[in-house]
Amino acid sequence: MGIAFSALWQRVFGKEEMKVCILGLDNAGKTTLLYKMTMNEVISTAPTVGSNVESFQHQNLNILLWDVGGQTSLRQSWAQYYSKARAIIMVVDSTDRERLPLAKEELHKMAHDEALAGAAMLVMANKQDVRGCMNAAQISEGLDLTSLRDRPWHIVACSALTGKGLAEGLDWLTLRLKEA
Ligand code: G3D
Repeated sequence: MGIAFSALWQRVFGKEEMKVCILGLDNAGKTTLLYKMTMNEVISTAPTVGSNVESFQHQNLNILLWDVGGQTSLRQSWAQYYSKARAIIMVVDSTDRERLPLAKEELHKMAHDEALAGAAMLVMANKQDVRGCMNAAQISEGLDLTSLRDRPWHIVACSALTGKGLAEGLDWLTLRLKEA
C-alpha cells in the first residue's frame, strides 16, 4: 500500500520543484496523512518556521504543513512560505462536528489569499474509519465548498489510518496539475 502511494505521489507532482500546502486544524490528521502518502520518505527542513508550521522536503516537493485556526496576526509573515503553492490539501477531522465552522472559516481565508490564487484545493474528509463521523457530503456543505468558484476543488472521504481515499485524492490532483 505504501509503495503504491509513494509512486502515485511522484506521478502527481512530477519532477519539477513544487510547493504544496497541507493545512487543517490541529488533530485533523495532517501529519499522519503526510507520512502515509510519502511512505515516511519525508525530511523536516525548517522546524522553526513557526510554532504551528512545519516545512518538509519530499523528492522535488516543498511541503508546508500548517495548523490553522487563530493566530491571524502571524499569517502575513507566512505568506512568503506558501506563496505560489500549486496545491492545497485541506485535511478535516470528520468526527469534529464542533469545529467544522472554524475549519470552514480557515478554508475560506486561505481561498481568498492572493498568494494561493488558482491553487487546486483538495479537501480530505479524514477519519472515515470512525463510526458516526460526518460523510463527505455533510462536510462539503459545512465548509460551503460550492461557493469556491475561482479554483478547482474536490473532496474525498478518506482515512489516513486505513489508506482509504488517498489514491482517489492524489489521482484528482494529478489531473488538475496537468491541466494547470
Ligand atoms: P495533525 O497533524 O493534523 O495535528 P495528527 O494530526 O496526524 O497528529 O493526528 C491526530 C490524531 O488523529 C492522532 O491520534 C492520529 O493517529 C489520529 N488520526 C489521524 N488520521 C486518522 C484516521 O484516519 N482515523 C483515525 N481513527 N484516527 C486518525 P493520537 O491518538 O496519536 O493523538
